[in-house]
Amino acid sequence: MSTVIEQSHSTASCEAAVEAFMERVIAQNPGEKLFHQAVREGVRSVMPIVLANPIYRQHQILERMVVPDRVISFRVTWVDDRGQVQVNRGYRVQMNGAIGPYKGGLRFHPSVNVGTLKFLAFEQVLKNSLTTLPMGGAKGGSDFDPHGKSDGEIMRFCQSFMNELYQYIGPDIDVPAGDIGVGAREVGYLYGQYRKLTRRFNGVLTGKGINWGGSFLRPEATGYGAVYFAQEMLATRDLEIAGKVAAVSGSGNVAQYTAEKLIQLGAKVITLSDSDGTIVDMDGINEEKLAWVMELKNVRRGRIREYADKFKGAQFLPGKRPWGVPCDLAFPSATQNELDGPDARALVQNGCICVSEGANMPSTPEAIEVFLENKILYGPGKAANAGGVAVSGLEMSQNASCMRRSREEIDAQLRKIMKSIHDNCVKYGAEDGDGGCCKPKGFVNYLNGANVAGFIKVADAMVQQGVY
Ligand code: NDP
Ligand code: 2IT
Repeated sequence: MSTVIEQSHSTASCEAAVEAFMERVIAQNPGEKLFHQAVREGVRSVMPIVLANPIYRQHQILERMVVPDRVISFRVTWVDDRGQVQVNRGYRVQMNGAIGPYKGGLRFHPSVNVGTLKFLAFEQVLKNSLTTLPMGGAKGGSDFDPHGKSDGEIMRFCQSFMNELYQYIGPDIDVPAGDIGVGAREVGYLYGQYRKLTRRFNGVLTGKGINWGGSFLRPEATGYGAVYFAQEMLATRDLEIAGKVAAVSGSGNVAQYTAEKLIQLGAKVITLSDSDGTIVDMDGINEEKLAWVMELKNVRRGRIREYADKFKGAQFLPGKRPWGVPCDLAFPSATQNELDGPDARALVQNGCICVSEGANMPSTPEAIEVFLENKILYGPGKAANAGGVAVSGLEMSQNASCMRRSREEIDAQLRKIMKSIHDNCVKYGAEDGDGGCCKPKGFVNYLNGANVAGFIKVADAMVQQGVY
């Protein structure tokens, strides 16, 4: 009885501390709703640790972690194919460098603003800490919309973007990579301009081409990693991927390689999507159909609705997301807040047992509550999608040592890292307290586990490095 009272008292004081903390964060970062959402989610998990460890309070660790080390903001001017001058905003948010050089992707999407990038950079700090590799957290990008632009326009934009960014990055300073709207083509143009400006060939970007410093498996790493993470979660309940029906959202880099690995492991992938809607193929998207999607998306840069014209059994649901389609496994792999409370309830009611987030913060707070209440396997993005940045970290170390590992070696390392992230989430997120065991008896709150494990490493590094 007394334990229960003590616990509920401490839960209440934790909640009060979170609310007081969030009040300040909201006042200091007005209007940045995605940043507030990401911070609240992280702080709710770590507040018990902060309250129990005076050293973190004494060093104001949480207060420091929500203020970026620096935010760089600049104008990007370029000329479109009609000869008209265009102006965009460019940014780099260097959030926290306590455990390594700043690391994180660049996003080109019209919705990008400082608040979006602060949310992504905050997530990246905890995610990079989880990977076991020495990387700080950053994110950057622009409100530039690559949709419908010619290769020449993309190239001129990337060159102008790099004309500013190059001053702030370097292989031991800050190492950008891809994210939404930034893939192999954009990284190529960015790298070319960096070389032109600096006369240096080094590992300043990851996701580079395989013949000029790129790592095997970087394109595949986020999607493959999200599936490996799901495999680990399923194994705690003696379940496996083979024979399961999977819903995947998005049809970009992460979605494509999530689907590829799921197919290889014997799952039936029945959906893909983009911002226009969802395709449902109850026969399953097999390897040939996926190869067609990759050509459609990566070469012709078309829309996913064309899938339903090409493959007659398939249906296109305009304006819809995949979550109403019955499935065992869900892989949200498009964007933030793409899966809300009603979507989560539909998934659970239809028998979904596992959600592994390829995207960053794709589930709303209400959706997460539904997953946790129903005790399904829920792998938050900062754990489940960390395979991408982990292989970026391996690309950095290959560049630094002027060598290249084989595809098989990188795949083995990726699997090992995803298992270690999983086991760390279990260690800090197992609700029955049997932390340290990767096959827990009780429910694992992977969200708490990921936030706490990621936080402790960064917090301790900050304490050890003093008040800087
Ligand atoms: P891509 O640009 O390759 O693909 C993005 C996909 O998501 C497209 O299908 C796009 O459709 C869709 N999408 C984007 N915005 C929206 C929106 N507002 N509503 C609906 N659909 C949308 O990006 P990635 O695959 O690289 O990134 C997907 C997610 O994974 C992002 O959350 C990213 O932060 C995260 N991530 C990416 C990593 C990587 O290595 N690339 C690593 C870890 C996480 P449309 O063409 O219609 O815009
Ligand atoms: O969100 C992410 O982890 C990424 N976009 C990948 C970052 C990276 O540096 O590889």
